[in-house]
Amino acid sequence: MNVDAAEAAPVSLREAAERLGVHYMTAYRYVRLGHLPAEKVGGQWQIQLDDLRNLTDGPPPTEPISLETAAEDLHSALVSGDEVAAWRIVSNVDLEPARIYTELLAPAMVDVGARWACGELTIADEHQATAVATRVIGRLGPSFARAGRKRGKVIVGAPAGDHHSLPSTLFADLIRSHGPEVIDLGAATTPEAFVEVVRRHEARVVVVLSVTASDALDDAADTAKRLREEWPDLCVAIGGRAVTSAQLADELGSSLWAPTPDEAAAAIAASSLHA
Ligand code: B12
Repeated sequence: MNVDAAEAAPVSLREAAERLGVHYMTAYRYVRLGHLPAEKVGGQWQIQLDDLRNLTDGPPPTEPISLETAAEDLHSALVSGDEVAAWRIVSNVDLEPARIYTELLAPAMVDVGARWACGELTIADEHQATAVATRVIGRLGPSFARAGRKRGKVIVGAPAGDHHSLPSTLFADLIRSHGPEVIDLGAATTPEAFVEVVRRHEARVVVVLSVTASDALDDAADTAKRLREEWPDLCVAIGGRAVTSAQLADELGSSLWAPTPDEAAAAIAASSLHA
């Protein structure tokens, strides 16, 4: 490690990583966990050399764990209801929060669903896993918020017949990371509730309907229709695991479609600027 006491200007995260002799993502993990204070200036992390020095002088932060090990361990932690272990895994993997959602947490929950569907896990296991995942998301959530003035507003929720809230919560955070203010209404939201919240914001919003259960696709279409009766030009994005193609999204009345959650979140954030 080479931290020169004579220098005063802050350094970038990449340079901090080089000086610490660790991978860029490891340095980012130190920032995420608060081991290394950093400030975002013009979209770039800046680190004061004093803070770098304090990190190198203190006890070494824990070693990162690989994505493969993290995925296996997280699955066990979720199913056994071990929140402490789940948080330790999420904290020690070198991934940005968005990647933790899309490459670790969502696949672990999908696996829980697949193992429930084939009888390997019970409904009780699924509930336990959901509760732990919810608490992990609650702790990671604030790291998605962008500092500064919020640009655009997005209302997210699952339609009336859909009792899945985790997908909409994860997706809400992905959108949040692109800058807009996001209002998450969660699972089983009635068309009337969507209408009320859109009205509260004088329709200057984009509405996102997150559909996980295919039984709820009609409810999503009905909600979009109900909203457009009141606001014909409202941007309503309909997506999620149950919306399996661009054609289906279009048939349901979605204003937009993108092949991945990341691309969809970026497109929704961009649309919210013109709402
Ligand atoms: C946890 C869970 C539950 C929990 C939900 C708890 C909660 N608070 O969310 C409970 C126990 C309540 C539940 C209930 C049911 N469930 Co359930 N559940 C699951 C499970 C295991 C995980 C869901 C999850 O969190 N997935 C992880 C998320 C994060 O995944 P994701 O979809 O990849 O999310 C991303 C994208 O969808 C995207 N996204 C989200 N919203 C939007 C919106 C837009 C516009 C866009 C572009 C993108 C986007 O961004 C997300 C982040 O990357 C899934 C398994 C699975 N494959 O998902 C089954 C699953 C969804 N459930 C299923 C079923 C059948 C049910 C029940 C009917 C079971 C029953 N018989 O009672 C009920 C009721 C369903 C209903 N009508 O709502 C089936 C659905 C099958 C189908 N085709 O409809 C699944 C797939 C299980 C299975 N393998 O069969 N479930």
